[in-house]
Amino acid sequence: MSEYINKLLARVRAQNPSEPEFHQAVEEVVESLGIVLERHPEYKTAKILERMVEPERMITFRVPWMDDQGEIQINRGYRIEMNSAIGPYKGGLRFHPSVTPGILKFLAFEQVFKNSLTTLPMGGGKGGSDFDPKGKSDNEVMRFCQSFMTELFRHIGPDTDVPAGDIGVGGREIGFLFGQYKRLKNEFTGVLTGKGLNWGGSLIRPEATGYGAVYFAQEMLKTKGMDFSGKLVAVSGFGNVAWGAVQKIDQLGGKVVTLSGPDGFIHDKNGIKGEKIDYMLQMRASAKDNVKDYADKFKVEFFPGKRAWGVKVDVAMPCATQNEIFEQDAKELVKNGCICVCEGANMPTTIEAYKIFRENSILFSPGKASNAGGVATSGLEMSQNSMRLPWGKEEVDHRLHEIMKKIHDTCLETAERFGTPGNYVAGANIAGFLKVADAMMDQGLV
Ligand code: NDP
Ligand code: 2IT
Repeated sequence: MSEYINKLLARVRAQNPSEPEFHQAVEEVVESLGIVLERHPEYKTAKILERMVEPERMITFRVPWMDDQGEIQINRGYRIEMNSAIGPYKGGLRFHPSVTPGILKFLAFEQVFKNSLTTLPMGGGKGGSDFDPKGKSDNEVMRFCQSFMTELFRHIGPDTDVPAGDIGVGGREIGFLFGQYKRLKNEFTGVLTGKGLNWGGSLIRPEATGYGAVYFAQEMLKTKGMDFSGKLVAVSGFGNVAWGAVQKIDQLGGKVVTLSGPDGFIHDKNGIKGEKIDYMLQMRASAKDNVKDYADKFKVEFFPGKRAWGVKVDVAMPCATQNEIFEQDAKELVKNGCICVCEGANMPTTIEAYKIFRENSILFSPGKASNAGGVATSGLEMSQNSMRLPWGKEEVDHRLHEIMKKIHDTCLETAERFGTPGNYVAGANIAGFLKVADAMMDQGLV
């Protein structure tokens, strides 16, 4: 890495102490950009990268709410408005006890590059709270969401910042948040995506991230003359993204044999299909956060406290959370003959694990490219809201599929153009960067 990049990283670490995930996300991106800065010194002079690692705005707020026992609870709410060079801030809300400013900054930073890759006009942002939805009643979740929106509403808008779901935020939460926004603003607009179908939501949005990731993996396999038919696949998580991915892999003739949760992983040798896929929704809705329930119901093996990456598979799709494939897991996957790792989650692979995949020429796609189908379909939801005209299922799915193919091809073409053929990580980082950097150059010192 050049002296310039090393200095930049040292500054990011010093200015953002105790935020290792943010450092990791920045390091992974800027590692790819040395060659771009060599060819385009004007980005250095304009300090584009130095500006990109600094959020345009960070909002922190108090979220007081009352639980079912009448006790007052206080959580912290956040919205990181990272970059608006190519469109309104766009990105999900995460409700999870592990949420900190550093986690949200890493996610918002990733989102800037991801949204740039979608071909749609969306800037990058992320938000959320350390609220733990586990074990909460519907009424508690509603009261929390109403309180959260009572502050957030003044910072967002359909042309300013458009939040959506992420871990712990699905259709139910988006409904409560939207209801409160509408009450406060007296406006029915597309201020959130992931809405219900009969009040402005888009068909295919719930499935989009998982479907999109599988469409991306399909393109990766195609480069080696292969497809999903007959392939064994390990999926981690059992949430929204995992659910969409499992459905699409099953439709394409692949066999998903694992799911995981905070409690461990299950190994279903017969494949996860039919009612088993529907059961994933029930497990999520139960707010118990146990994947063991699947093992009990369908009489398959459960491995408490373990990750799924030791199972022999052809394709691995991490769909749970950040940093869930470590160096040792990567070695196991390679040893067992895995040919493709396609990230459904955001930054699930550590830098050390990624090096193992790269050294072994495994097909590897970073989340900012392969999970972009979720936010891309959010972009399609925004278009439908602006037109006040909903599209049919086939139309949205077709557009999603085309966008994923385009992102795939852009990654490969860009990697080739910048001297690292086949490197999806470099391709995604460089292509995502160039569009945003050029927009920033055009817009002057902002
Ligand atoms: P869900 O809340 O539906 O599911 C998340 C899953 O990951 C759950 O099984 C959850 O269990 C597990 N998980 C979350 N955090 C941890 C943790 N710290 N340790 C262990 N397990 C954990 O979320 P999504 O499916 O929406 O999101 C999954 C991933 O995909 C995330 O990385 C998200 O950022 C990313 N993503 C989501 C998109 C979307 O549209 N929803 C779009 C693009 C990316 P638990 O609740 O106990 O933590
Ligand atoms: O990480 C992500 O891309 C998301 N959680 C989806 C964001 C969105 O605005 O749909």
